Amino acid sequence: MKIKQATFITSAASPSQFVRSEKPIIAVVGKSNVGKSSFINAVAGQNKLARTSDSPGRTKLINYFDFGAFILADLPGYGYAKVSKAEKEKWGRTMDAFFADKSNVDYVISLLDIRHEPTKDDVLMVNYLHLQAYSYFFVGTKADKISRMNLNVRKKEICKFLKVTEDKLIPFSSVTKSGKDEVFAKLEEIVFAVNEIKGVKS
Ligand SMILES: Nc1nc2c(ncn2[C@@H]2O[C@H](COP(=O)(O)OP(=O)(O)OP(=O)(O)O)[C@@H](O)[C@H]2O)c(=O)[nH]1
Ligand SMILES: [Mg+2]
Repeated sequence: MKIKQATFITSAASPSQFVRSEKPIIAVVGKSNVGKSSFINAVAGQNKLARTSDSPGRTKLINYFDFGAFILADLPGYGYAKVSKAEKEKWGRTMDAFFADKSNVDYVISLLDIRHEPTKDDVLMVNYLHLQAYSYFFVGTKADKISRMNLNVRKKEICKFLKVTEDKLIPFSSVTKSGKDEVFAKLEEIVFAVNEIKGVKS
């Protein structure tokens, strides 16, 4: 799959602003600072499409990006300890509203830090996706920070921990772009499948 040019569509702060489209809408979820915005930029082949930050909790709105054949939705990160209770509740309401209606989202890419055991919040997110019967795959971010040998070990451990098969997790680095081909192949599959379901020609 070739991405010609990805463009920013809009930011949504509330359900009335959620984007509806005939194109597949793929949500990117994960804890704060895991690398969601960096992942989106790497897929786009652009540095500054989605705003990234060293300080967690940067992306507070749902930011939508048009990739031509599909739309990526950059969701606000979870599990950031320094966020106030009120903000956490607002986050929960936005997420619930987003995932409650299947016209908001066709597929989910769930990002995990490949270096660490999934957090409690990661597990909650995965359970939530199961419960809501969403299709998803995992991207293990920051793969450049560990050795190749360790990468396979971590991949096995994370999949075992989450009780998923290993084909569900793609190790990825936004720095070296390793894993990009696998991600593109997966995106191609998703776009084809969702278009078949939505009855749109791909
Ligand atoms: N080494 C390395 N650093 C990464 C990678 N992906 C992201 N980072 C760094 O991790 C930090 C957070 O990245 P973001 O893409 O802003 O993370 P996010 O998940 O969008 O964070 P929030 O919007 O706060 O939820 C930044 O300093 C990135 O440069 C990666 O693959 N490798
Ligand atoms: Mg972000």
